[in-house]
Amino acid sequence: MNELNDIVARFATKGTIDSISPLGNGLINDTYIVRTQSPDTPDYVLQRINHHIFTDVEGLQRNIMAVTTHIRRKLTAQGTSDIDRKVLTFIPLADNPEKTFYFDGTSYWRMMLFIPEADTFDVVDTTYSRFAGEAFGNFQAMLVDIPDTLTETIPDFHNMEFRLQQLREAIDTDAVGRLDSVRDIADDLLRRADHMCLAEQLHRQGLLPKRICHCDTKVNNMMFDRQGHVLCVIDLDTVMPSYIFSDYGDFLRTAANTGAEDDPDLSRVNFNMDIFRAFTEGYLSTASAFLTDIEIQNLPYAATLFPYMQAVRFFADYLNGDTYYKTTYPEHNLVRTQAQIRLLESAEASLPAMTDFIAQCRS
Ligand code: GN1
Ligand code: MG
Repeated sequence: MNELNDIVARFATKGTIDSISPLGNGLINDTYIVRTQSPDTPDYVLQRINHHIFTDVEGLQRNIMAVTTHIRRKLTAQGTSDIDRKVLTFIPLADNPEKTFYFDGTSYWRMMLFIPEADTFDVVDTTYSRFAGEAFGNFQAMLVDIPDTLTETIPDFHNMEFRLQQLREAIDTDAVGRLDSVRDIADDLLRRADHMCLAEQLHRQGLLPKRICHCDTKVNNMMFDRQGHVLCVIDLDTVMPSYIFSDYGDFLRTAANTGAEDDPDLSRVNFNMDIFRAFTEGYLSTASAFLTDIEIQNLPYAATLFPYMQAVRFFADYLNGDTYYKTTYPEHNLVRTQAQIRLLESAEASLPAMTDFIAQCRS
């Protein structure tokens, strides 16, 4: 704990530290809540950034500062109240107001204001899904005119062609000899490869733009106030240029799944069309002003792309011997793969209904 106290002391915080304890259940970064003694001074969030996965911490933090500064400016111009709960506020270093991360020789650290009276959820109902749709659409809308050029914090992060190339390499290498027993899964995934790369194909034809997206819109990356209204979007490490499908698709992959991401009981895994409808209505209400026809028409494709991409990533990691995702038992990545394929099949079966619903929303 003393060590963490020393880290916190590097930042320009207010008040006296009362306690520092772990916060949340993130799989990539280590997160702590820093409580201060007086109710008049804010509490803080302290994070160690996983620089094995995010190798360009400087670029990552530059992205985040550009995005939060731009959003804060817009909220201020709109006369929004309570802004510190509606956009993340990063704390500069005590000896350098220009810098919002600290390198201790081994790890990278950053601090932000803790948002009081706010919650995140792993499961949401249709009302919350509609709010979430509005909020993610609004997040993208606010960033449409950002003047900064953002870097790809993980290059080719949501590039389906790249993810398939990684899978093919994993199959060819078969590093830990797991391929023989799961060849049918490899065939099942590769059979869809060409169609699932539609986004890259459209992009090459100049028909699909990259915009600033969040790129990790798992349902639990959104903060709600006690009345159930969205406050802000958190976990901004992956904010980068991508297709809008990223944010739309990854929310549905997590929120519209009636089971868990790694559900061992496939009968629990289904694509929930009520969540789809609520989220889509919310999303289109704030995003349709800037979306192109091609983007809107392909939202159903996006709802299938993300379970597919996640299955490809989990399966490649399984074949590689579990080197990327943390696992809690030996077949964990295989179970995750199977659950994502089940979700994909269920979403595929709903494609005509999704297309109809979107046409209806637009008329
Ligand atoms: C990782 O850290 P977390 O759980 O928010 C991953 C996402 C995956 C997700 C699957 C940097 O996100 O892309 O969709 O796991 N993040 C990174 O649960 O790879
Ligand atoms: Mg997260």
